This record gives sequence, C-alpha cells and structure tokens, in this order.
Amino acid sequence: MRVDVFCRVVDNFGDIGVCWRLARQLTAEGWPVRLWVDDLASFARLERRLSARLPAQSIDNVEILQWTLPAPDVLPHEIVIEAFACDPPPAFVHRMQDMVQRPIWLNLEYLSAESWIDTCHGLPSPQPNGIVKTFFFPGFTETSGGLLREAGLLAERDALQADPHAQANFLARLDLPARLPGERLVTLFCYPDAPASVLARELANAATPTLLVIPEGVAPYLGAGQRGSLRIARTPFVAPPDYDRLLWCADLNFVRGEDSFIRAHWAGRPMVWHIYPQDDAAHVDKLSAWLGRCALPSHAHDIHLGWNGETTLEGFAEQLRYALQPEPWAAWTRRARAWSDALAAQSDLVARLRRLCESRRQ
Ligand code: TRH
Repeated sequence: MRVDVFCRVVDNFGDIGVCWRLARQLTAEGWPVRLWVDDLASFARLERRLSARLPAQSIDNVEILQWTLPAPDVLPHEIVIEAFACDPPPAFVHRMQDMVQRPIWLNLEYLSAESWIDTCHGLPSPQPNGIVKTFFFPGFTETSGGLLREAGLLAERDALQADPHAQANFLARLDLPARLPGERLVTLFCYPDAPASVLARELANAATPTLLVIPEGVAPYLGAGQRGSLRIARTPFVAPPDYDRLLWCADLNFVRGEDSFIRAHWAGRPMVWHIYPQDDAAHVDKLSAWLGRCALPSHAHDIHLGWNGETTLEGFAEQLRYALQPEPWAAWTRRARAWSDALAAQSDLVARLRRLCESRRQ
C-alpha cells in the first residue's frame, strides 16, 4: 500500500521531525510515501539534502511535495495519515470520498503516556462526509500505537556504545573537543525557560568533570568554555542520524518536545525531559503520566519536576547534586537502561500502523 503523510509545521522541529522519520521508515519497509509539508524552509533546517525552493523532490525514495494552497490535485494513496490533526486539503478529501475503495484515513496524534490514550487508540471518528477517520495514538504501552524505532537502530547503538574509539572519532567528526578520562558527557536541548544556569552551576561545582554539548541557539547565555569542573562546547544543529549518535555517546541527555524525547529513550542512558508547554498546563499531567510509567529513582523523578518548573530552583539544585554522586548516578543509569529495554521489547509504531491498516483492508 502507498501512503500520503500530511505535515503542517506548527513551530520548532517536532512536527516535521516525527513525520520525516515516519515517512522514511515506512518507505524503507516497502510502503512508498508521498510526504506533504507546508513549510519547506523549516524542513530544510532539519534535512540538509532538501531544497526549500523545489515544490516536488525525492529524498531516500520518499516523494516530498510542497503543500501549497490550493494543493496539487492528485489521486489519494491507499492510506492517508494526517499528522497532529492538520486537516488534509478539502479537494483532496473530496477525492477520497469519491473513490470506489476509499483510503484508510488516520490521524496520528501527539505522543502521551496518559492511560486514556490506550482506550482511544484505534477508535473510529466518522466524518460528516461519510468517511471514517481513525485515531492513532503513539504511546508507551502494548495497547497504544507504540513508539517510532527504526529496524537496526539498537544494534547500531550497541556497537557505538561498546566502542570508545568509534565514539571519539564520531565526536571529532562533529568538531567537538576530545573527551578527557573520567569526564561525563552531557547534551542539552531545552526550551528557553529551563533552569539551565542552575544546571551549569551544579556541574561546574561537581566532583566529576563534565563536557556539556549544547546546540547553537539553545541556552545562549551559558556561552562556551571552561567553568570549574564544567566545559561547554557548542555544536551546530546536527543531522538527525548524528543526533542519535550524540545521544548514544552521552551519559546524560537533556531533551525536549516529542522526537528528541523518544530518541533519548533509545540511548538507554539517563535523560531529563523538558516537556512542550501548553496553555492550559495539560503538559503537567502528561509529565506526571510519563514519570509514573518509567519509575525513576526519586532523585531523577524530582529533577524532572524542577527542570519543568514544578519545584523550587533550590530543590532542583539539591536533587541534581545528589544525583551526580556515584550511587544515585548508578541507580539512575540502571533504571534508564531497564526502561529502554522494556520499551524495545515491544513492537514499534510502524509495525502497529501496518497491522492496523492490513486489518482494515481485509
Ligand atoms: O523542536 P521541538 O521543540 O518540537 C516540538 C515538539 O515536538 C512538540 O511536541 C510540538 O508540539 C512542537 O514542536 C510543535 O522538539 P523535538 O520534538 O525534540 O524535535 C526536535 C527535532 O530536531 C528532533 O527530530 C531531533 C532533531 N534534532 C536534530 O536532528 N539535530 C540536533 O542537533 C537537534 C538538537 C535536534
């Protein structure tokens, strides 16, 4: 079956990050994809092989179309995925309605660890025009839509994590400084309101030295260079496969939003999530739901609350100081790996999506 994926870039990189990953994985597994994107300039910042000026192009065998208004009038594929309720063009939906065998229409929702998504995943949503749209909820349980995880990803991770020489070569390729013996490697990707100054202060005062890698533009006030036990190195935004490798090399990853958050799970190392803030504070429930599922040691749990503004800065600093000591650190590391392994034992999102579509076609 062939697939249309519609992506509207709301802000940042998460929407296109998820859609581009999904499109490539479906294509690699033999389901050709036509990816419609409304903002090619944002997409080009994530994928450097893309030209923001070409209305149609192909990368990694994915056909990429600029989603213009009005949209090109083409026949819909057998499966139509709208990401994050982005509403495919009305003329395209009319075409779907007129087809003898109507496409399977899925709404790929935002990721959540909340339990209600298990009951809503796969539910039909009949539309006024008679077509049925189906909710697809990514999640952390067997009954949800699962998590994106490419075939071979974890074998590649294990090989890199087992090879310090390959890690050193990789960091050098990114023009990052060589890691000193005994130095902790930490990456930082967060929204502007994260207490990154407190993090830097605690790392600078810690007994173990840290190399902190920050993409340009993130927490600019931290600058770069040495501060006590802390060295800060800046890197340009790296290509998605290299971002995975960077996370795999690190001992601790600060990630945000949706896609880097999932990628940090696959590193199998301690991580701290900066959740995308929502006006009605719905993100606080989402954060609690995830913390409830991953059962981190209490210091790692409380670090998440502090990082997301749910406790005082002093409370956050105290938990961080504690977490950086050998025993709490080892407990956090063990739990992070066990949580990653438990998720890796489940089928991935694309396998579940294929199963759902195949069952609808029978
Ligand atoms: O960019 P984000 O803040 O995206 C957010 C969230 O997805 C949020 O849920 C959504 O509602 C909002 O956008 C609109 O964070 P996220 O999801 O981690 O996306 C970042 C992408 O950038 C991810 O695919 C990883 C990638 N990345 C790189 O490829 N290289 C890099 O150097 C870095 C730092 C990130």
